[in-house]
Amino acid sequence: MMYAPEVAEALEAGRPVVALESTIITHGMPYPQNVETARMVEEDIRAAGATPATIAVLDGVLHIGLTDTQLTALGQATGVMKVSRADLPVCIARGATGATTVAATMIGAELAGIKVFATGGIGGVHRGAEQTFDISADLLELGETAVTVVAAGPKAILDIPKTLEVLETHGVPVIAYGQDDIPAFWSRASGLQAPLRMDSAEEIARAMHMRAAMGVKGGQLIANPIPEADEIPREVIMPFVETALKEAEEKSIHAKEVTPFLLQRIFELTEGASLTANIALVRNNARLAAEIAKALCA
Ligand code: PSU
Repeated sequence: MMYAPEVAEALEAGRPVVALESTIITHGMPYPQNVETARMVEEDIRAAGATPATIAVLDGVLHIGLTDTQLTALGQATGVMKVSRADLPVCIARGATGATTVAATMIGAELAGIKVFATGGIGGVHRGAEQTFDISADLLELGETAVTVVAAGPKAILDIPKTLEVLETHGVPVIAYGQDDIPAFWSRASGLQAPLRMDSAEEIARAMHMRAAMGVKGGQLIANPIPEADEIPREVIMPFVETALKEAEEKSIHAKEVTPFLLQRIFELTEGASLTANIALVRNNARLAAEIAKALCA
């Protein structure tokens, strides 16, 4: 494991640190917006008074925090592995380069002693999972690993009710931030009530402390709605989602390729609007994660 100097210093001093994933860079956004976004998100976290730690595997080494050169190289690299829980040890053992998903980033964060992690949207139960059994490892990781993940809800490409059911089964608190509805990534509302709601970073930090004090394993999912000015309402985005889902089925896109394929197609179908919203929501999540990390340290 290798720490970026600013991350090592912050952890040593007990200052707030926010973990960031790298699959969003390699498989979630096109170049150059992926690298620009990764940089902006890191800056947002610093501006809020915390230290960002982007996690990735570079040539078999698990990095906790990347230099700008490493980040830029990763954002342009081809053939990077998409690394979830199952792949992380394999990727490291092979000396390969891999971008960590929510699940693998949670593992890296916990190993490094980082308790808060910001991303765009978590993986979840895919539509048609009753046939395909396609359920993201992100959900099970949230039940295992003590990291609070700030996301804009499950991606709207997923089956949201089933995703909530699996999270409940695994004992994961799903906490909508500042509203009753569970947000749906590009849209603020999903039409479904979230199981829990909280309105401040302090309250979220207290719940984390309590979970740890009681020895209840697993993390928390904070579902933070995209800012109003940046959202794509559900009735606007969903027809594009349906088109992309149909194409994925026709092309027999499977397993790890499903999410990157859908995000790329929705980007094309919305003429870039989905990416603009995605960037805004990640930055919004990073700012909230920084507040939670600060409240945890206070
Ligand atoms: N958030 C985004 N874009 C992404 C992801 C999150 O805004 O691409 C990534 C995360 O790494 C998450 C993954 O773990 O999508 C989900 O992939 P899958 O559905 O294959 O589990």
